[in-house]
Amino acid sequence: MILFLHPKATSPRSRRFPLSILALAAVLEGKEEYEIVDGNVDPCPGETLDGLMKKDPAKLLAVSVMPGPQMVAAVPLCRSFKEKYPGVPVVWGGYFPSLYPDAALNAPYVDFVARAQGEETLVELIEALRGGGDFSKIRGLSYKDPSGRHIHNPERPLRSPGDFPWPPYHRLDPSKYILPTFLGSRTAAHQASIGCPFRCNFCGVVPVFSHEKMEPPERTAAVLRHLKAAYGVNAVQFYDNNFFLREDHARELAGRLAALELRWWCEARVDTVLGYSDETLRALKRAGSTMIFFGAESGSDWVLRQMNKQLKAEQTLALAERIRHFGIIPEFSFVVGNPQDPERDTRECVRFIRKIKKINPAAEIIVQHYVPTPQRDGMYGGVEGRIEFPTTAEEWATERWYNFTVRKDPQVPWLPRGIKRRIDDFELVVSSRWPTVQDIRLPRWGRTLLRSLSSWRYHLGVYRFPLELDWAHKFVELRKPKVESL
Ligand code: B12
Repeated sequence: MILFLHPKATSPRSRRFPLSILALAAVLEGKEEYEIVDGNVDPCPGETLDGLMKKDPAKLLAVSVMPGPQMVAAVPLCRSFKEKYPGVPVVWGGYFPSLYPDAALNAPYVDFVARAQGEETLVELIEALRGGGDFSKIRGLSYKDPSGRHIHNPERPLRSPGDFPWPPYHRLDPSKYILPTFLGSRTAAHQASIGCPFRCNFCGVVPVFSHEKMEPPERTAAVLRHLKAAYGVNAVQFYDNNFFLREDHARELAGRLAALELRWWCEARVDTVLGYSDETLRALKRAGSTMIFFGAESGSDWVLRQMNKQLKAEQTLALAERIRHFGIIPEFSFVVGNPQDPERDTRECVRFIRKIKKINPAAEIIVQHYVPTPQRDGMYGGVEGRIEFPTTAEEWATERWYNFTVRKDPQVPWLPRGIKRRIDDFELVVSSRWPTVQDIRLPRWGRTLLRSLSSWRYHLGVYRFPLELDWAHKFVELRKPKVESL
């Protein structure tokens, strides 16, 4: 038996299908006995693992580990599992071990790391464990040799998710994962592609995947048709790094999705969507496109150039204007805090976001602090030597590095506290002036309160010390209804 563990990564209301585990389980379905333990659902995953081990001792514990909350949850679970069952190998996969394979392998309770796409790596690892243990030929695998040295096998070529079987949704309780969002009362998640072909040097996807593979549009539509028919899904969040890469592909998808009458959110690039014809944008709207997340990243061309983003700020403004006419809400995300000139970057970014809001007040804004991830060709801002990443899972799990990973309080030497505060204050004023439509728990009175308290600040450009907004957010948060009662 193979045990899959998906440590807790999020709050119950943001819970979605654990897609990584479902993708891996799909290739074992009908061939291996397996069980899934999901910490997002199960309040005591450690005890559940013990119960399953008693029934049928596992041959392998396969753990999906995203940086941040999920890796913090993975550490004590895996440590305790290894103490109790030292003979059962433990493999970590997902973005944390793919980005930091040595830190993962430095944990005494991690035996193997599967880097990047994991389906075939997992199958070959299971075969090797059965067949006496030659791990040297398994692409994408990292492991420790008998002397404890870390061996990193060559990368595994990427395959389309369409090459693998469908996720075995029936192995989970769908009522736990299909939940209300602003998109619809029954929202599911799907990822129709893997990887990303771009080279933005701040992004954690780039060092893990060197290109992108899509599943065929007919499969995307078939999976969603099934989710609608079997579980009454009426909305979808597409987790692809780029849901649109080519216009002909987007048109085909739009044609196939339209009949399903779903409302959906996805991620795309500004320049890609800006290049689409009016006809394609209308087709996307008809197909249910409701909000598109765009990594705008910056409103300054000098910053975009340093980021290797291959985008001009004016393209973002043009898109903000154009997409309004198609009734699709753009969600623009910014990475603020340029290591060479954080003050100028912040000042220009604030000005740019104000321009966007003038052009398209419905545009949603996300402001993030820049936290670097290791890159093959140099990190954005040339921060090599100015930051030292932890070398153990334990250190990554400390409060200091958790706050870094979730981009809340990066504590990086190039970001003075005063500028960090300026970014946070501005973010608070903007998000109060235009509370996100994605927060379905925010009552109308709460929206009105936040809007009226913040409008003078936004109008006059006074962002400092927004204590009353901090207080108002806390006040409203305490009075929000629970998701179940919506
Ligand atoms: C869904 C998601 C989330 C969800 C998780 C929901 C859940 N189900 O639990 C939520 C919203 C909670 C989340 C949170 C965060 N996330 Co997130 N998230 C994603 C997202 C969009 C999709 C991941 C996914 O499910 N993909 C679908 C599956 C099929 O693909 P996969 O996970 O890559 O799995 C494959 C391989 O990795 C591998 N694999 C994975 N696990 C395992 C295990 C084993 C044993 C093996 C063998 C293989 C293996 O095989 C799988 C199949 O090929 C990715 C971006 C992306 N498109 O990848 C970001 C991403 C993983 N997140 C990221 C980050 C940083 C975060 C945060 C920590 C910070 C943030 N602000 O975003 C937060 C935490 C916020 C907080 N709570 O404080 C980064 C990680 C890289 C980095 N920059 O460090 C990503 C890449 C986004 C980005 N571009 O920066 N996230």
